[in-house]
Amino acid sequence: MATAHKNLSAYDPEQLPDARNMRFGIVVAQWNKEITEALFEGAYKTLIDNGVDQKNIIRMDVPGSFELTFGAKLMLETANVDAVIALGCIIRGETPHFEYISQAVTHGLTELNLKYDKPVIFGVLTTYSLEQARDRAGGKYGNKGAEAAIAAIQMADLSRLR
Ligand code: RBF
Repeated sequence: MATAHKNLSAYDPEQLPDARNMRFGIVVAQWNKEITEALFEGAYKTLIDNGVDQKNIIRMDVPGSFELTFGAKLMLETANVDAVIALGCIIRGETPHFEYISQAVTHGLTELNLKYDKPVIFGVLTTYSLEQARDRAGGKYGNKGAEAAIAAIQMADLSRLR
């Protein structure tokens, strides 16, 4: 699969912008919770490792990936964050609605990026199997939650150019 050989989890902290004064929202879908918790742990730890204060990491749980858009919107409107990270897991083999939910959340988060002046980061795994999801949530292909956190730091820094 496309992301199999692309692993940004190993990053050079020296190359990242200073995140110490940044504030982040993390929206976590509760479907496939084993995976989304692992993504959250990866994202949270990466933010902390880069100097973000724990009081500046705001978590919001939503029922499933479809609700990530509304959760991220609420976060943007109420939590005074520099970026939002949306974390979810949609597994094709177990979800007849796979395409609909994947498209809905992708479009929804894209719309938020166009409408609001703070970035929303896409941290949604779309895999064929639970095993492939595990591989990307702290397994052999790293942790996509950690990668989402790195993207969030980079994009929060860029948005300060405004
Ligand atoms: N949410 C996910 O985050 N991942 C899934 O794999 C997933 N599969 C679903 C399959 C079906 C048939 C339905 C109806 C919902 C699924 N959802 C999934 C939940 C969805 O994102 C949303 O929370 C609910 O549809 C309520 O709006």
